[in-house]
Amino acid sequence: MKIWRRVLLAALLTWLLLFLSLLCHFLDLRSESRLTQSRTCCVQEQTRTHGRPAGKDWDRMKADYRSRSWEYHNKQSLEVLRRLWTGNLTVGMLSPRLQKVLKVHLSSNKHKVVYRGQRGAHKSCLQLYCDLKRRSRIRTVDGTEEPFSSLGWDRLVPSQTLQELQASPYQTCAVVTSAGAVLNSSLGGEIDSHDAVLRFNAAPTKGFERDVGSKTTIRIINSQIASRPEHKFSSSSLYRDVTLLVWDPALYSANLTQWFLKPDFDLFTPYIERRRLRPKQPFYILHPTFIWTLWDLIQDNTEDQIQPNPPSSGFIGIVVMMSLCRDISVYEFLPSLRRTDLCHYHERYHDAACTLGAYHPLLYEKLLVQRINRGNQDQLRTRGKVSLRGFSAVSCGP
Ligand code: NCC
Repeated sequence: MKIWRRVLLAALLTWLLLFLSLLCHFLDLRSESRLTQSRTCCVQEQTRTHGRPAGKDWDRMKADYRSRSWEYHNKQSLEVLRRLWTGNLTVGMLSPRLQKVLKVHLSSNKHKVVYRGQRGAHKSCLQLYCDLKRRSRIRTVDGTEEPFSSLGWDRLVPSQTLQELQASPYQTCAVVTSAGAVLNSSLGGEIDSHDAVLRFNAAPTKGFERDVGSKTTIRIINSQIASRPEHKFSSSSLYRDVTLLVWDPALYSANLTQWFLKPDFDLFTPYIERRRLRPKQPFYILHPTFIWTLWDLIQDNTEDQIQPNPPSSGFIGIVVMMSLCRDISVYEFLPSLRRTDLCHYHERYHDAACTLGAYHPLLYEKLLVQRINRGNQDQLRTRGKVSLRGFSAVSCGP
């Protein structure tokens, strides 16, 4: 071969190698950016809700996200489901990724939880109901404590308490979680037949009426909804003509002044604004003590150490409705056979953590709710429906 041909071949090969390495680099960048955009898993749960874990933990979780196997989850998912329905699901059954995320949360203890109770009490179903009834009275910010009393919040908050809004408890209530599994359920009619319907955050009804119904009586939102511009809290119709409850995680032992000065997301400014613009709308801030009491209740009744982070809006909502209603149907909190990794019925991103927990102690919330479920297995399997008694219908003695 002539020299010039060899040179040409070498140049071509060099170009090819250069092109291939550039291509690899480009693809890698794309997968990295998908990682941060895809609203998925632990990464998403952590960043969106309450900031991300520090340095090394974050890198480890990112790496783990990239190497995790969906197949593992899929193969196990029916068994996971069966165990959840029967209350036999343990953390060891979850994917290695979810197990790791739990450990990361335990070690980072972002909310500085100092648990002083006794873990894992073995209570009967009735004892659990009575424990909940005794300890989880709804508490909202009422303007009587500092710093709110000095700021005149007694005149800002609604004059009636949440419980005073209706003369007697609702007879029947539906709690509709935002889980993707509610899609294709045709449960809309059944949900709307309840006297009151509770929904969460930005979960819409428009366009999903057949599966989720169209009635909304109460909406529970986390502080991100009130403070992040993309949720259009002040203008969106989602938050109008309903009773609104907002919550934000204070540090476990913080007093209200510390919380007011440093909330996780600023819920106070939009609260003040909305109360002034819509004084007739019942709008309440859940008291951090109420939120952490619920967390204590879950930990008290669980042998494992649970994530030291507040319960999910779903669990908070279930307990709120147990105070306001006689009978409660909860949809797709314990997943039905329609189980899916689709996080929300109204958004296209997939992540098993939305159902089984990463930041929130969701798995343990669900195991607790399973223990007080009065409905049967068939309702769980086909409708993802849990039936609960309201506190007014439970007698616990003096
Ligand atoms: O996802 P989210 O909750 O809005 O869902 C409401 C409640 O439904 C139950 N749920 C949801 C999805 C699913 N697959 N299974 C379920 O059981 C849960 O009980 C859940 O609480 C929240 O609790 O406030 C949460 O909010 C989102 C997010 O902030 C809002 O949707 C607004 O975008 C949180 N996600 C992130 O911040 C990333 C989520 O962790 C909890």
